[in-house]
Formats: sequence, structure tokens, C-alpha cells
Amino acid sequence: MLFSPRHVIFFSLLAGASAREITFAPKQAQYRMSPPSTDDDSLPISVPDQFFGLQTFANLPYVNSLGASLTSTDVEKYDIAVLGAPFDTSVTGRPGARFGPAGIRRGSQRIQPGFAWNIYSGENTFASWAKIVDCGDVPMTVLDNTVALQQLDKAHRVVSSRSTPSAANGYASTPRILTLGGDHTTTLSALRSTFTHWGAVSVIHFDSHIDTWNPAVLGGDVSDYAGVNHGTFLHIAHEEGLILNSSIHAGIRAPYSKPGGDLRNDRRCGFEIITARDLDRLGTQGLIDQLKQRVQGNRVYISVDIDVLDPAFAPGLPVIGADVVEVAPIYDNPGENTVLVAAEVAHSLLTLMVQTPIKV
Ligand SMILES: [Mn+2]
Repeated sequence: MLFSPRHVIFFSLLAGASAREITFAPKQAQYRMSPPSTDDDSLPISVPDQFFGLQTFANLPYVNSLGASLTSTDVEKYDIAVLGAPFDTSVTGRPGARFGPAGIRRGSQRIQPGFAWNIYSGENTFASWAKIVDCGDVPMTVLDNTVALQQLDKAHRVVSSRSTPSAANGYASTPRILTLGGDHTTTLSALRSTFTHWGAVSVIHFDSHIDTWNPAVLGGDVSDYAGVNHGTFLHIAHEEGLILNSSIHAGIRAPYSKPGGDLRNDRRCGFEIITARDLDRLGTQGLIDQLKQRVQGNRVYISVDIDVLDPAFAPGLPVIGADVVEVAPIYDNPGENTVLVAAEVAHSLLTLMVQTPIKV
């Protein structure tokens, strides 16, 4: 136990002894060097760090891609863009994920691009061949979901239309996008975008829910508009031909609504299921093996609903897009564990993208 000088005096008085006078070292002796003067150029006041500066994901540079026209050639080139999708008006449960992008960025502030060498791989995702930037958030109206999703479709079109600096090295000239959600409906726009550039993809979907519900079963009984939501977007993606029949869920544990029907429809949409209990049985390596076997070397889109844990594995997959969604900071704890985990998941997804460049 530690006692402050005041405690020492107090205890001394209790013991009846006279208080011992405490002397402090002269102030100048507390410095080994004289403090820098405030007009000294060497005194840093502009270095980005986790506690100051405007917040981008992992303190990456911001590129204003959304603010320039589709055909503009003035935008700084990038290989991978982080893009926020602040939208939560198509959830069936609790809203709040419109604050997800800001929350994940806040949780990512401890990640420093220059201090991110991985203990396991000896590599640094941010010091690789890939130029990774943060393109900020997409303006998505909170008053009309149809318009909001059109805005997100357009934003994907714009951000993915820029050219990459690494095209000169034989890598893809189309940038890849990591989306920070936003409720899970936002993944639909990302899949539409990847389809236009890469064709249909295998989806690796980490979630506790299957999210392939037929709109007729979930929301569609209210209106067509209501049928587009965070539980139906994978069904819609299948109907639009965006995904391959070699997709897979991992971590499923939530109930479904119709015996037989929902799961039959899920298979029809191209998915195999690894349940949460299967994960315990399979272990990390078993999971990697099963995912790789399922996607058969196809191009992959990885979607992580935050109710599933860190997917920091399965290197070697050609990941052409990814997201972390359903992060609602309002329900986080005071230590902000959820946004910290979400930021690490996003970091892992960027690493997977960097580890496997897409060759043309
Ligand atoms: Mn989901």
C-alpha cells in the first residue's frame, strides 16, 4: 500500500511524534534538460496520435473521394478505402448503428500505422504495397431508406471508380472497400458494387442470424419497402444474382421463424451453415479449413456482424470487399469493448486484403 506525504504526516501526528518537514528538490533539478521553449520548431504540435487530431480509421489519411465527381482525375489514388455507412433505419431490433462508423473509428485510435507490426507475421498492414485511406462517411438520409440505399449505391460506385496506385505493379486498378456499418442492409450496396467490378462472389458471413429471410416472411407483409431490411439483404443479393451458391455462414445461433422453410430458403440462396456450437467443436483451424473448402478459391466478400468474434484468420482468400456492421455504441459498456473489438476486426479484414493482392 502506498502512503502520500500527507498520510505520513497524519500518521506521525497520531503517533504523537512531531511532523517531519518534507522538502522537495529544487524545481530545476527535476528536469534533466531544460524544457523546450514554446517557439522551438522541435516542439511537436502537429503529429497525429490517438488522443488528438480529427478521427480517421486507425489514424489513416483522409481522402475526399465522395466530394469529387465520378470522372474526376484529381482525387488522390488508393488501393483500399475505408468507408462509413451510418444507417440504422432498417433494423428489426434496436437501432443505433448509425453511430457505428464514428464508434469504430474511436475504437481504432489506438492503432497507429507506424506502430502496427504484427507479432505473429512480422508484417505491418499499413506499411505494405497497398495505399489504405479513409474516405469518410456516406451521407445517408435517415428519413427514406430507399433514397439512403441509393446514396450508398452511388457512393460505392464513386469510391470504387478511382484508380489504384499499385495498378502500375500489375495489381488490380479497382480499389477495394472496407465498409464500417451501419445496419446489415448496407452490405447489399457493397455486394452490388463488387458484382459490377468482379462478378458474383462467395460470401463468408459471420453472424448469429442467417439474414437470408424471404422479404415475404420478414417485413414484406407490411410493404415492399419494409421487405428490404437487415434480415433480408442476403435473400435480395441472391435474387439479384450478386452471390454464388458457395457461400457460408459462421456463428449462427439465433432462432428462425418457419420449421424447414427458412433453412430451405437459406440453402437456395447459396449458403451452408456453421453454427456457434460447431465453432467450439471445429476450433480455429477446423473453421478455416471448412470456409476455404466451401468457397473453392472463388473471390470472397467477408461480412462481419459484430455479434460474432474476431475473424483474424483464413489468410490466402482473395477478399475483394468486406464490412463490419451492426455496431451500436449506445449499447456498449463504459470501457467501449465493442468498438475496440470492431476496430480490431476491421484491422484484420484490411490485413486479409493486403495479404492477398488481386492480380489482373
Ligand atoms: Mn446481420
